[in-house]
Amino acid sequence: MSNSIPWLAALAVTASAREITFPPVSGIQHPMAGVDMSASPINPGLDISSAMYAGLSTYANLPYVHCLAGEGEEVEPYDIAILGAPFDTGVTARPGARFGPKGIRQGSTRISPDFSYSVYTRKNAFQQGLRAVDCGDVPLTFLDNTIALKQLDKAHKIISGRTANATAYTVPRIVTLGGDHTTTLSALRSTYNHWGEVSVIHFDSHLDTWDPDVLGGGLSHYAGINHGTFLHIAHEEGLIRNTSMHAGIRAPVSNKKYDLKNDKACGFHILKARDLDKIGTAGFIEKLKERVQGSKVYISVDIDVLDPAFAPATGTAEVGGWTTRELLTILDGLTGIELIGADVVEVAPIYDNPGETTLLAAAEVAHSLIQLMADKPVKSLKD
Ligand SMILES: [Mn+2]
Repeated sequence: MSNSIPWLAALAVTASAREITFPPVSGIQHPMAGVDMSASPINPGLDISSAMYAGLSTYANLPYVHCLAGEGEEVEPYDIAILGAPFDTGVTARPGARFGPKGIRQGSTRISPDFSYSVYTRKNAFQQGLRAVDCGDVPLTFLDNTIALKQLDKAHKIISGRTANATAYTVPRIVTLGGDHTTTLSALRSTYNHWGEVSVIHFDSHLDTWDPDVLGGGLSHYAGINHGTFLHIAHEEGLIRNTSMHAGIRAPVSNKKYDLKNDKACGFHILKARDLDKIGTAGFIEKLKERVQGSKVYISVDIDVLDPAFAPATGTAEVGGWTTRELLTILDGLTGIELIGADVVEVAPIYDNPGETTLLAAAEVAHSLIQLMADKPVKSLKD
C-alpha cells in the first residue's frame, strides 16, 4: 500500500505532459465532429480527430441528405448527388451487385472531403465550389424488375429535379453506385430530360448493346431489359447520340458480323482492351475526347473493364483487362468534358478478397468521376 502513492503521482505528471485534448462525443459522422483545428497554420479546418471509421457510412464521408424526401419537406441543396441503386436482377451471370452501393461506400472510407488533394491533378474535387452529398440508396423492390426500374426512374427524376446549390447551374448531377448495368438506363432517361441526347463513354469489357430480341426478349418483354441490352434500349428511346464510344471491350460476341454491325447502329465506336498496348492511355484520352467533342457526356464505368486481378468482385468477369492505374489515368485525363451524369456499376462485393481490392477501385473511380464534374459545371437546357 505504501508504494502506491508515489506511483499515482508519477502517472498524474505523465498524463498532464501529454496534453491530450478529447474531442466531443456528440458527432456521428466525419467531418461533423471533432477538435477545432482553425489555429493550424498549414491546414486550418483540417479535422483528423473525428469519426472517420465510426457511425453510418456515406460515400467518402460526405454529408447524408434525404434527397428523396416527400413533397413539401425541406431538402438541403446539392450540386452532385451520390445515389445507390441496389438492383441485380437484370444480370446474365453471377448476381450480387445489389450490395454494390454498400460495398463502394465501404471502399471509400479513407476518402475524406478535407483530405483529398490529388498529387496528380493537384485538386480537391470536394473544395471546388460544388456541394457533393450522399443521397443514400433508392428503395427498389427485389421481386419485380419492371417495378424496380420504374422506382429508379422516379428517384432520378426527383433527385435531378431539385434546384442545385450553385446558382448558375440549376440542375444537380448524379453519380450512381450500382447495381447491375441495367440501372444506367434510368440515369440516361433522366439526363435526357435536362440535357437532351448525350454521348456515352462506356468503359466495359462487354458491348451491352445487344438487341433485346437476341438477349432475353424472346422469352418475355420483361426479360429483354437487362444488363446486356440497356444501351440498345437507350438508343431506341433516342436518349444517346451516335457519337458514343466503348472503351476496354474484350468479351466474345455471338455472331461474327451482326453484333458489331448492330453496335455501330446504336451509335458506338469501339476501343478494345488491347488497343491500350498500342496507343497508351494518352491515345485513349485523345480518341475519347475527340469522339465526344461538342456534346454533353455521360460516363458509365462497368468495373469489369478492369482485369479480374484488380476487380474480382463482379458478375461477368473477363480476363485480359486493364489495371486500376490505367483506368484512373484515362478518367483523370478526360478533364474538361461536359460530364452531366456518371456511374460505376456491376460491383458485387461477395466475390471480393479480404483486402477489398474491387471496392477500393470502385470508390476511387467514383472519386475521379466527381472530379470531372467539379472541374466543369454544366448548364442544362433550361439554364
Ligand atoms: Mn456492362
